[in-house]
Amino acid sequence: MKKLILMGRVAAGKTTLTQALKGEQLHYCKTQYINYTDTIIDTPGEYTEVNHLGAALALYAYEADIVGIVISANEPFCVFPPNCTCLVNREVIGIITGIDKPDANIPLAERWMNNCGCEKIFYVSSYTGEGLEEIIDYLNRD
Ligand SMILES: Nc1nc2c(ncn2[C@@H]2O[C@H](COP(=O)(O)OP(=O)(O)OP(=O)(O)O)[C@@H](O)[C@H]2O)c(=O)[nH]1
Ligand SMILES: [Mg+2]
Repeated sequence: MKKLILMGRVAAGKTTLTQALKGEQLHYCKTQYINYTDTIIDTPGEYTEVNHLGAALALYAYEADIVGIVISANEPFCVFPPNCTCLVNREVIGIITGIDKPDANIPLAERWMNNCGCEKIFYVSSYTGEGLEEIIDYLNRD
């Protein structure tokens, strides 16, 4: 299985997605530091939001096969700059989380992903399990 690093703002749903992909029971746990496991590297949202912490993301991206940009379907703004995918020397995928949320605006999140430069986008709900299989299949591909 390829190793995926998750990046995205605070409460984007990275840790919940990590738990769902691993088949664990979902429970809220604020990410305080980089959580490095065998297949997923989960990062604190502050590393994406705070400029001087972003260097840690660049370093840990080298440890991964795929970089996952995580945007929740109800986020009111995007923290990723346009065309940021070209700064990464790894494959980059977009993951729109929380598609089950009542205030989800999937077309808007999709536009932000396109603006980032993500060509492959996954649509998931860690709560209902929708879209998880597609990510797992993708990570298992050669
Ligand atoms: N409805 C719904 N809520 C979700 C989903 N994924 C996450 N949440 C909720 O969103 C909140 C934040 O989720 P986290 O997974 O902790 O977010 P995070 O990106 O890891 O946040 P940081 O660790 O602060 O960077 C929690 O209350 C989750 O229960 C989802 O797919 N659907
Ligand atoms: Mg987290």
